[in-house]
Amino acid sequence: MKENSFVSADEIRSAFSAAMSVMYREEVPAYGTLMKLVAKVNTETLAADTMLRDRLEATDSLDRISEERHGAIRLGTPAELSMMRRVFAVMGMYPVGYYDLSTAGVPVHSTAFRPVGDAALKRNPFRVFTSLLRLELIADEALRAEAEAILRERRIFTAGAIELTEKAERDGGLDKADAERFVAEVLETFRWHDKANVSGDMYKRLHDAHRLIADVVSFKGPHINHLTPRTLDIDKVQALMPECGIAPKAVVEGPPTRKCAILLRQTSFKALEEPVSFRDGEGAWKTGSHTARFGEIEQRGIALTPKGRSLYDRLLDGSRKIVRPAADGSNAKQYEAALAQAFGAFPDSWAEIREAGLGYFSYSLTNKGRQTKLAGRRDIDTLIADGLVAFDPIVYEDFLPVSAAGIFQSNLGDGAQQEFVASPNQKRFEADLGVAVLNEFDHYAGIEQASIESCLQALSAAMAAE
Ligand code: OOG
Ligand code: NI
Repeated sequence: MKENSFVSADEIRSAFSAAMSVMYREEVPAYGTLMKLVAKVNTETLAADTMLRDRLEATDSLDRISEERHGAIRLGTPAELSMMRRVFAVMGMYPVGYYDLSTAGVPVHSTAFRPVGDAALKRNPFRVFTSLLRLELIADEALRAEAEAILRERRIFTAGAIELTEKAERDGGLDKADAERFVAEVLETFRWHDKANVSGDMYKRLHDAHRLIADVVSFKGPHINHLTPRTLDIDKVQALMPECGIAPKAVVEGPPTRKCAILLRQTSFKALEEPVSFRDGEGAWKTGSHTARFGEIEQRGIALTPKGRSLYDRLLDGSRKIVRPAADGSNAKQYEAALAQAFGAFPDSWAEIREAGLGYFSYSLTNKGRQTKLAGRRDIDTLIADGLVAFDPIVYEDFLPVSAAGIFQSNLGDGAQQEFVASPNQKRFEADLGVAVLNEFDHYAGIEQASIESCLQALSAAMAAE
């Protein structure tokens, strides 16, 4: 049967993530250096923390970590965004969440394309933070119209990528040969082009309006602007980066260092200044430079419930009222101290986090649980108290708007701060995307609930089998 010869979406996504990593290592050598450093720190962390290692192994999450990464792109038009959604769907990646970056002075709004569901995430959790430029936030109407005209002309997908996406949609999948071709064709969209689409003058006008506009409009495609490996100890990597010749941004974004990692902590190194050529009349080129691509690392902790998330937001906000991290790093120490103090109010043991309903957990049977048979259903708290069920944090798979703003800003340069009126427009984003974004909380709750059900079922199945 035809369907039997289809390659799974998970497999295509893994192949794509691997191909992207190879391409980016060639394009940005510092990314390769960072990958090596992260691998070393992860190995050391696992060797020193056998408990962490055991739990990752028990929850079938150890293998994914060394292969884990996210990337980011910035698109120019609604048509590009909706086609990108169809391309990612072939790889089992769906838009989760809505992020408004206008509050941070960046004229984009975004979503994260990522796998959903426990099995797909365990196979390969590759995600792409995908932003859409909002030219309507730019005051200069003439420039806006010119930028729109330039974007309208460009084609960011190869004919092969479009054809294979349509084929996958029509047939319900791709066979091995098509899947390989699909990965190669789609990779082209993310490639760096050192020949700009515009003249030096146009680039300068776009750049003067906002650096990000120049980055999106001036080039043939949405070059991948960073690829981020996951580390198990971000403080250690941050401290070791200078030794490897990489200068990290001043502060780590997100929550402070804790025993129980929550949500997401991220740090990046500054964008590289790269030589590019601008159009200079018929067939002629003029050299210049552009800064776009950078490196980033992240440490992922537990996914928080709406209650946990609002506590997180409140504490982060509170600490920023005391000290706001300066772009030049001059108050990094004070900021870290204020952050650590504010987060004293967030419980720091898995049991307390669970009892307070602040985080999502995955439940599984203990050895004792596997040998136990029960008549009737018990609630999960009783099963835990009786030592039959264990709980592990569910990893946060998404992003954080304040952190994303910090990452964007550290790469836009200190002089690029610009104020926009906060103008989230999720409806417009979803209309451009072609579907509604998925709600991250529903997905974590679903994974948690499924793990509870499978424990309860196994305990009663054990009884039935007797
Ligand atoms: C995306 C910045 C946000 C993250 O990890 O929060 C981001 C961009 O610069 O395009 O990647
Ligand atoms: Ni990122």
